[in-house]
Amino acid sequence: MQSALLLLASAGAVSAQLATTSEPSLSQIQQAAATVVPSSPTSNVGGAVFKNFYQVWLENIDYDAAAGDENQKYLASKGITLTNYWAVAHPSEPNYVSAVGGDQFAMDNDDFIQIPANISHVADLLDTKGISWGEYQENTPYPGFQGFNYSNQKTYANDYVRKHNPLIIFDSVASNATRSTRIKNFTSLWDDVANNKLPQWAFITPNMTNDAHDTNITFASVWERGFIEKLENSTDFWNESLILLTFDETEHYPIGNRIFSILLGGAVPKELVGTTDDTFYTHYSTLSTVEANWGLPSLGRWDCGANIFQLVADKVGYTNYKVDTSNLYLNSSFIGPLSTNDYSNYSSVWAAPATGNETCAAGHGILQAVKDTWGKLTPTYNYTSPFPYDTVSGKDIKVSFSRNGTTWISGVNDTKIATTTSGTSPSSTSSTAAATSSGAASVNGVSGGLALALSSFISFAAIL
Ligand SMILES: *[C@@H]1O[C@H](CO)[C@@H](O)[C@H](O)[C@H]1NC(C)=O
Ligand SMILES: *[C@@H]1O[C@H](CO)[C@@H](O)[C@H](O)[C@H]1NC(C)=O
Ligand SMILES: *[C@@H]1O[C@H](CO)[C@@H](O)[C@H](O)[C@H]1NC(C)=O
Ligand SMILES: *[C@@H]1O[C@H](CO)[C@@H](O)[C@H](O)[C@H]1NC(C)=O
Ligand SMILES: *[C@@H]1O[C@H](CO)[C@@H](O)[C@H](O)[C@H]1NC(C)=O
Ligand SMILES: *[C@@H]1O[C@H](CO)[C@@H](O)[C@H](O)[C@H]1NC(C)=O
Ligand SMILES: *[C@@H]1O[C@H](CO)[C@@H](O)[C@H](O)[C@H]1NC(C)=O
Ligand SMILES: *[C@@H]1O[C@H](CO)[C@@H](O)[C@H](O)[C@H]1NC(C)=O
Ligand SMILES: *[C@@H]1O[C@H](CO)[C@@H](O)[C@H](O)[C@H]1NC(C)=O
Ligand SMILES: *[C@@H]1O[C@H](CO)[C@@H](O)[C@H](O)[C@H]1NC(C)=O
Ligand SMILES: *[C@@H]1O[C@H](CO)[C@@H](O)[C@H](O)[C@H]1NC(C)=O
Ligand SMILES: CC(=O)N[C@H]1CO[C@H](CO)[C@@H](O)[C@@H]1O
Repeated sequence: MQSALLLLASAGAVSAQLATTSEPSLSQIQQAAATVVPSSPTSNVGGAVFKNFYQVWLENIDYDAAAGDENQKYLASKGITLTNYWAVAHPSEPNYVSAVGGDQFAMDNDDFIQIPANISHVADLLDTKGISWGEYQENTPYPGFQGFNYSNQKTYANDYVRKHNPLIIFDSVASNATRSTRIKNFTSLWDDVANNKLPQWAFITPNMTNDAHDTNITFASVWERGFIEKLENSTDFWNESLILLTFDETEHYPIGNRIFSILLGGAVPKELVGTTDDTFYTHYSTLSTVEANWGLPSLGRWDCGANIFQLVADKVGYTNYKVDTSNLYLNSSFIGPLSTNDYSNYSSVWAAPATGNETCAAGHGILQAVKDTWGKLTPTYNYTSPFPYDTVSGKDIKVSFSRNGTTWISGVNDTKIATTTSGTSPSSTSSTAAATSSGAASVNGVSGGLALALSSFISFAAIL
């Protein structure tokens, strides 16, 4: 581990032999923390609608539970409520990764994952125009920390977890100290605010207490409102920014994965404050929106066809898809190299992105590095669709797998999947999944009776 520590300590150094340990020792962490210097590059690149894009993610809350919280309502009153914004998978990690990588990469777990350097992500896109980027991960012990977690050292309560830190999961960030040292904790956030050193793009992850993971929507919303109110007076953070407040996924897995989301910040026009927007969005929309705003190319993955936040789409003249969300779940992953479930057709092959001159990124095409690396391969999926559709069947790309006796599904308008009830335990959950699917109830949230029936899921969902 010594070499890894030295490497992390010298900004700019690059090596393929970086620490891959999931649990560095406390003394290794302390050594690195004593030497690794945070980096805060800045830039000032104008965009169609906003100059900065910041997103704050909370954890594991169903749409209705968040929409009913008084502090969420307060925050919503200050901006635009996105009523049709969807997470893309379960559990946490594939959602975080999708928001920077444009794909879940078939991840169906929260494991210690390292995505190879030939897979591009949002930082590669931003770098094409020198747009500064970074992450603020509360309680990460030092910039670019790669361990699996860093807990409260007095109580050992969860604090920082790698699964909520999307860019560190990509080797081309983790193994490049110039990049990894932009992944900092909240101490650095307040320093950067005070010193006008905020990046133009930032992903913000509160600790496991503040983000509702180990607490609840009431606690997390009090925290979030306080956090936003502290930043509202920072011209740098607020005035020309689009700020997304969202959740990684719903708490309950068998229901549609729609999550309560809000757009705030000085980039929201006055006339839109207090309004709702029911355009269909997913975590991939955070990429397509950033691409359209700054005229960046696409990753050629699910960011390609993803709907663009309407206030940006209107400005750049892009027409969003209308998506029928009847029976939509988006509650499981695909099949591929990061799958750990017992798929009969497991594949270790990384999906090939689109590389042709497609309409991706509102017409800005595909990142050159993606074309160079993947251009000889046929795209694995039809990435120009607004969300996973199989080009052959015309249906959603779906998987069905069994875990703990429950069949997990991802489907839209697919009666075969909708009526799937296999598994033995817990039997109430699989029959509930089937019941949800038989109607078009998923967009409208969970009904009272269903919510009750689903409550047996809480403990299962909460571990993830
Ligand atoms: C934040 O990171 C800095 C190093 O940049 C470290 O000194 C500090 O202890 C960390 N703070 C917290 C609360 O984790
Ligand atoms: C990571 O989490 C484990 C399990 O809670 C804990 O024992 C360990 O101390 C944590 N590691 C660090 C560096 O905080
Ligand atoms: C989470 O962050 C808050 C500050 O935002 C801090 O007071 C708390 O100790 C952190 N960790 C835990 C486990 O609560
Ligand atoms: C490391 O990251 C910096 C900043 O993105 C980039 O300029 C440099 O080319 C990267 N180095 C390597 C070897 O990829
Ligand atoms: C929410 O979480 C906080 C912090 O853990 C706790 O004090 C409070 O009792 C919880 N509220 C509910 C309704 O569970
Ligand atoms: C922000 O500014 C408003 C108006 O000047 C003021 O009422 C509020 O207390 C300030 N908030 C913080 C956290 O400083
Ligand atoms: C930032 O916006 C606030 C109102 O939200 C305004 O009072 C302030 O003057 C603005 N700052 C700058 C530098 O424009
Ligand atoms: C995309 O279009 C450009 C300009 O017309 C062309 O040079 C390039 O070869 C095209 N790339 C692909 C992959 O079709
Ligand atoms: C990308 O990298 C992975 C891991 O090194 C490798 O297996 C794969 O063949 C590479 N794909 C391409 C298209 O270069
Ligand atoms: C790909 O998806 C788009 C949008 O849903 C659709 O218009 C197009 O026909 C699809 N292409 C194929 C080959 O299925
Ligand atoms: C879903 O079903 C509805 C009603 O049965 C139908 O109108 C719609 O075209 C279907 N959508 C898709 C994407 O198959
Ligand atoms: C009863 C049962 O099969 N429990 C399993 C549920 O899944 C977790 C995590 O995948 C396993 O650890 C349990 O053994």
